[in-house]
Amino acid sequence: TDWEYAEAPESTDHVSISDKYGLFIDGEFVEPEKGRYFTSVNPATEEVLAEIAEATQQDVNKAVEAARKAYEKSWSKLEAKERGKYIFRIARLIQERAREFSVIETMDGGKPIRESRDVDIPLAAAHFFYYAGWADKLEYAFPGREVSSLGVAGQIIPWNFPLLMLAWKIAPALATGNTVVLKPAETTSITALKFAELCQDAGLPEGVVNIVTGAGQTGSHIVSHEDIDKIAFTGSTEVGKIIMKTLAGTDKKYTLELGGKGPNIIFEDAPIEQAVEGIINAIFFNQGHVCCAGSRLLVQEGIADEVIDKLRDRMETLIVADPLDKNTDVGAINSKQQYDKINDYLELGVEEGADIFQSSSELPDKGYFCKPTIFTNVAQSNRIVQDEIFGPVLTVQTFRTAEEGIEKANNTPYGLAGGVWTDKGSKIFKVGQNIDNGVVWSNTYNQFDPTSPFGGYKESGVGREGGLQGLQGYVKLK
Ligand code: TXE
Repeated sequence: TDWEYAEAPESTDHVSISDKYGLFIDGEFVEPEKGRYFTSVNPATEEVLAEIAEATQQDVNKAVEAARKAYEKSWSKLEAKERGKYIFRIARLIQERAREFSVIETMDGGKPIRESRDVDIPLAAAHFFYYAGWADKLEYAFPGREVSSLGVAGQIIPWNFPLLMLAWKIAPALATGNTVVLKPAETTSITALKFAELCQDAGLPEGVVNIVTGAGQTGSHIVSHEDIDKIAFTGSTEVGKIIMKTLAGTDKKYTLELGGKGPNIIFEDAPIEQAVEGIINAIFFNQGHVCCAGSRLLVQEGIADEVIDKLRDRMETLIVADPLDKNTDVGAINSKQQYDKINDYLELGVEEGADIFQSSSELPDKGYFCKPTIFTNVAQSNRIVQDEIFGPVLTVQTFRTAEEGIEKANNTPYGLAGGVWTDKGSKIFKVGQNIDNGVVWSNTYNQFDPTSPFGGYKESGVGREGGLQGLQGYVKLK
């Protein structure tokens, strides 16, 4: 990363989390209509962090009304250059509060502080900077076309990169002149609510950003709302399909970022040590709660034993511990529900006949922690190979020829991201072009940048976010 950040904090003294959060509608925090709240829990300690409002249909209606009013009265009327200045100010404020955002992200979501400090928060700021720059240059993004905004965007995000997913959604929407109603995931709402405070501090006109909290039911109220022009969703393929069905009878636009089962393909001529680090990063970054995770290792037969041995040795050095500790490599699983899901898959893998290896790391007494795990001796049809587990669990398969590697890589319903490791540039292009994924990394993994569009083929989604293409989901072109 290019950004400079303070040392990772070990104390949480400078962090302020309210006991209770209302909904952020029309520029202020309000009580939910029915007065219902749920709790947000620190998955590393199982302690309650805050009470979060549950938005009903009526609350969503209010938020959409506020967004519509703001769209018509202020935001769409503002000069593009002025909109850009607000977005720029938001980016600066995220940078200024990076330390607090990092700690809260780690407490609420379980990810290692090193990752929230070095990846999530700086990238969130970078997204706002990047799209701030586009606000007054849309005619260059779409030369020769008349560009207009859509209106109100309904945005639903997951729990794996809470503030970063918010940035991916809100930054391009605001830059193109839309207003938003955003729902964070129920287990990780706090940084979105802190972001609402930041919008107040940035002087953003009321109603331009509205944050409604709640579970899937609240999300479905957003999806089916008649006065919303566009739905942007990141989450499971299962819910993505429900959303597509709901939207089929409407004229709403939509973009969907869904699940993945990323192939990470290692050829015999790859730099082995570097590839092993890449494999570790691809699957254990953020506990494997990553839609583009390299969760399927495909290794060429001649080096398979060596790679697996090295991988096991490296897994033994991973520290699974308190996410607030700077030395931690693998933090807590985001929720009890996800923890149970991962453990069910571990049992299923053994039942399916695979060989399991787990690092011998001691796990903390409290909280939801999982040992880094690999399954060898798996078959392509096994569910552990086909399904997105979304945890620190890797399957290992071998291949002989590039064709066989490509065939295996493409043999799942997903097509989000993957990696190719080889010393030969020509092989990178040949294999990369034949993998049915929206993103292919070569000799690296999990590299993100606001300038690069991100999105999937097949059941991994519809549309692209990030980069120039990310603007497309929020504009009408004539
Ligand atoms: O996802 P959901 P969950 C995958 C991953 C994970 C599994 C389940 O495999 O194990 O999904 O996670 C909102 N209408 N991914 O259950 O339910 C929900 O409140 C509208 C991969 O948490 O898809 C949350 O805000 N919205 C993924 C968001 O959708 C609904 C990231 C995502 O939650 C809704 C997350 C409905 N009917 C999970 N139901 C990725 N690709 O990054 C739920 N929501």
